[in-house]
Amino acid sequence: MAEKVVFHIDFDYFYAQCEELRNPDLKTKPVAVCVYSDRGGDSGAIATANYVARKYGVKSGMPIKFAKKRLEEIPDAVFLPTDFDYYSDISDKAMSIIREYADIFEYVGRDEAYLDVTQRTEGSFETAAHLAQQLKNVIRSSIRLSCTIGVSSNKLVSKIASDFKKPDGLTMVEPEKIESFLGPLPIRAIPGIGKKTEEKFSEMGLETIAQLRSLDVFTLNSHFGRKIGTYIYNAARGIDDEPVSPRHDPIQYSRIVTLKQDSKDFDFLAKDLEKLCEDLHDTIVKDNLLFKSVGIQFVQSDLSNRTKSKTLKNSTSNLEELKKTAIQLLKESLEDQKLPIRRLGVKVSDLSEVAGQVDITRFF
Ligand code: DGT
Ligand code: CA
Ligand code: CA
Repeated sequence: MAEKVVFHIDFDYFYAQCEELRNPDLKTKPVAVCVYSDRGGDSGAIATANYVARKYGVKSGMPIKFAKKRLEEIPDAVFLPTDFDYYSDISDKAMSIIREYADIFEYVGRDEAYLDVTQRTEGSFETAAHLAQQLKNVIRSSIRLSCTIGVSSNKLVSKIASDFKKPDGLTMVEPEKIESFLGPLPIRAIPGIGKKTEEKFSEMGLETIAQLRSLDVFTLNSHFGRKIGTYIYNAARGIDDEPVSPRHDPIQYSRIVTLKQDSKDFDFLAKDLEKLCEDLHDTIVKDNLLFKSVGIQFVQSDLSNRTKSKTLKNSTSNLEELKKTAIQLLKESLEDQKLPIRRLGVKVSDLSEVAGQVDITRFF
């Protein structure tokens, strides 16, 4: 069987890089993005930090207080709260570009995706290297975002490769180089192996993936159970046959905007809602989809959410039907709407593909 060609793409220091995008002055300063807990003050954790802050030892998951201590002497260090809506907007834009580069696109999260590019590269790793570089360039020039790509013949090795050289990296591991690439890496480089498992191996005198290969599958199974034991055994050898499976960002099939002013005026809202429907409809048509449910969403002035949806008689891709249903939902919702609305959204669900009978609701 011919080798597959798989990319794993991961955006660099994602939340912090998004903050730099809208405020380029931050680029030279240590930046930490914080998830403040509701206990107030500096309680909470660091979501991520830019590479300047990482030089001072600031990292994801660390208590905000610790990070502040590390950056105590640095007067221009910046601590920012998270703004997930904004990060999602940037992610959506980047992902919609990335999808165009894949035969099969698998969305993993806001800053991560797998691409099967076997067909379009005709299985050539040389072509794949060019394609990966081109993809990096396009994301850089159109969104100004830097990312790292790992290229290999399977998801596991590509994921490890994308973690190998960061930020702004591109690491390609050809099939014949998999064993030598993985060998010197710490066991921790295997996805899913955390601190605890690493310590367990360390106690057995095993630090690198090459050393890990000295354990046979039976020994691993007896320590970790059959499923995880077999996974570790195969991972140490770069073996993984999980296919890249089509998965879209569910957010692709919704649109939301922040209104110019908070409002509960039907005419004002209806205008924006129609525009959202048109924009969403473009994506639906492009992806060859039919929808059977339509929903609208309000983020109210106190930031609470309100949603209302309706299931149609038949699946459709008709723009007028989408608009008509959304407008009707808007009308009904406004009848008892108390708070002004700050953000307005529309989404479609119960999706199916136009051509085949394939039901893709399983992606959600
Ligand atoms: P890197 O290493 O350049 O890929 O840096 P990031 O920040 O992109 O790290 P990654 O890919 O592991 O995570 C993507 C985003 O997920 C990150 O920007 C913030 C969030 N995140 C990661 N780890 C944590 C954590 O421990 N706590 C919280 N709250 N968020 C996290
Ligand atoms: Ca990342
Ligand atoms: Ca990631």
